[in-house]
Amino acid sequence: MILRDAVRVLVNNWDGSYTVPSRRLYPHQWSWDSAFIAIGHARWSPRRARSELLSLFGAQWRDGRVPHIVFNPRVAEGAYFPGPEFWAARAPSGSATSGIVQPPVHALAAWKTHLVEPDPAFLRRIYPRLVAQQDFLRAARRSPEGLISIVHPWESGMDNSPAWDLPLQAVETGVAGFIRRDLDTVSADERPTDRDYERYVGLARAYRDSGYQVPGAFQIEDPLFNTAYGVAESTLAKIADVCGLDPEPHEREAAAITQAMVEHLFDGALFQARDVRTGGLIRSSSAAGLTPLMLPELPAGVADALITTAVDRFAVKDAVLPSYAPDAPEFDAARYWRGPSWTNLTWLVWQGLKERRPDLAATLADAMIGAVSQAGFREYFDPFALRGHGCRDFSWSAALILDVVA
Ligand code: 9WN
Repeated sequence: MILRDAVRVLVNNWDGSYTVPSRRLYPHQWSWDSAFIAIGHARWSPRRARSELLSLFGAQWRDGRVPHIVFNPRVAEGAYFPGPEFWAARAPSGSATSGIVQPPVHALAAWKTHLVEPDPAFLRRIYPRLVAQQDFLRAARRSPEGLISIVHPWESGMDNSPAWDLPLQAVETGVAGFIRRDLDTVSADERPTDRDYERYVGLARAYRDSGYQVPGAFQIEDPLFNTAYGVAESTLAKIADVCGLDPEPHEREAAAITQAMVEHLFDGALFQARDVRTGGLIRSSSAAGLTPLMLPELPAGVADALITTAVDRFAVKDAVLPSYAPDAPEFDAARYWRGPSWTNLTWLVWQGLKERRPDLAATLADAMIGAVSQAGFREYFDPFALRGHGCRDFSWSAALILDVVA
């Protein structure tokens, strides 16, 4: 039943070559959504999984960046804010896009698709594009510490995480002249605030006006983004191997980023974000700090400390994973990335636990299935009451359930 319903969500959200995250709230193609969605498609239609990824990379920029939104020209300008007129950017393919990026989880999605239905020709086609995506991050976003930065909260994928409260204080508010469309669909107390949006818009405008070259007042090394980058390198090593290419440079890069993360972002219990402008760690209780469990070469002692934190502070043994530790004062069970459980974040931590702690991974899988069985394929969930929040029929909630039960 749950599997049939999950496929129904994906079929209804399919737009011919890719899947919208949600018909009303997000009516275009989103970058990291497409990766998670491909992982789900692979379980019932690997052809759609390949199409999902190839259509996204069809809008890759000449510098290698994969934009976080590829706009559907048939959808009205006002349907989503900020739309194509705001971003004023075009890929070489002619598609209108945004100019920022999201965590690079796409190599992992391509590999998982290949594992379900081996297709070396697909891997050969997508490999150079995945490499270019990583090249962009190295060229444009690497700090002297060897870590990759994001320049907008939207790039983290966890837009209003409390981890961004402090760095966002340095960003001007008072930006006016825009109309939010998200509040047409979702109640205001489940979304970022207007003050958050003023800053998001101001930061995006400044980056746009520099030709998407010069970072503004927000420059952060995020543990989830760097984990995705590192996992991409170790996955590219496997893909290179299948393509008859040298995996070694990727293995070296994966080891280097893991080491830099442990050295600069680990606080002894959790990975933290670091503010590149001040050089200081941003101490928060975000579940993004657990995702380095996915890094294959994470030292065992560090992994053990993360697992202790997951159990003690994120209730991984008895609840679905919250996006923010419930014992922290900023925790809010209903507001977007400030506490609710998200299927993709849970899935990432589940991946990281599968080999290290199969017992805890199984508990998380059951919790993910329990949440959607009770509330449907909602965008996010109250981690304790399992009440659904945000939009309905959300694509990655459906897609990742298909992967978890496979
Ligand atoms: C801005 C599409 C995206 C996800 C993000 C999530 C949300 C957009 C928004 O929706 O962000 O990119 O309009 O709020 O935070 O992770 O990719 O599902």
